[in-house]
Amino acid sequence: MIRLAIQKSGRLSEDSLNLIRECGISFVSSTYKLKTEATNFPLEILFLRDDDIPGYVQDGVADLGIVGQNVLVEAGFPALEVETLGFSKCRLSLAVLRNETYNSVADLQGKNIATSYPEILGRYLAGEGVQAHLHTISGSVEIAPSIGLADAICDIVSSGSTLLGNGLREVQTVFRSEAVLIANQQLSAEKQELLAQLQFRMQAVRRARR
Ligand code: PRT
Ligand code: ZN
Repeated sequence: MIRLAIQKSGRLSEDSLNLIRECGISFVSSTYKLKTEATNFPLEILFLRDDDIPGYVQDGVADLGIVGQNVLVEAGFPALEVETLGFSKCRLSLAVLRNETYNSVADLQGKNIATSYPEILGRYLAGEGVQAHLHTISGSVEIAPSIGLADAICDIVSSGSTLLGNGLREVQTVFRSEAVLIANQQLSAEKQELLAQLQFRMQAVRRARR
């Protein structure tokens, strides 16, 4: 039996469940249950907060997980990635107030930046030789500039309408992300074989969708 952790409820949930079903794996899921067993494949599914998934897979509490690369890399475990899945595509971008002048990332030198991604942003700014004050907040990051909490933000963007709605302008992409399958690095031979079977089916699903 192999154990897969997916997001309980959020932007990854439906596509994760659909992918498993399209792999020909049947299971019963209910809103109240935090785990379920497949009926025709030796798979147990755990439903968790996405932020907890990389750590659980790193520690072997779960063997496999489906999570966004943004969360995976921020958690510090990029090496767990085994397969890109092609959904939940988004980008982590810097944004400033609409009327703020911005020519390059150097303009952020010494500025206050609000983000939920201090690791990824910190590494990006260091690579650009820019020193800024990072303020880590866990949600509603887009409101920070308009209430004077920060000069800029770095947050996940997909359509861009949330930035627009908060009077912000996207100025720089820092990181591109999509959902990925991750795996513990010390799987038993038996679990490695199950992972290989799952990857084979996932690749077939992606080819069929194109
Ligand atoms: O409860 P839990 O912790 O599990 O979920 P969560 O609230 O942390 O995550 P969730 O469900 O919002 O997102 C899960 C993953 O989906 C993220 O980690 C990304 O990998 C991916 N993803 C794809 C997104 C978006 N698109 C996205 N648009 N995550 C967040 N957003 C936010 C964005 O920050 C903005 O505030 O959605 C808002 C709308 O975006 P726009 O640009 O379309 O307006
Ligand atoms: Zn989360």
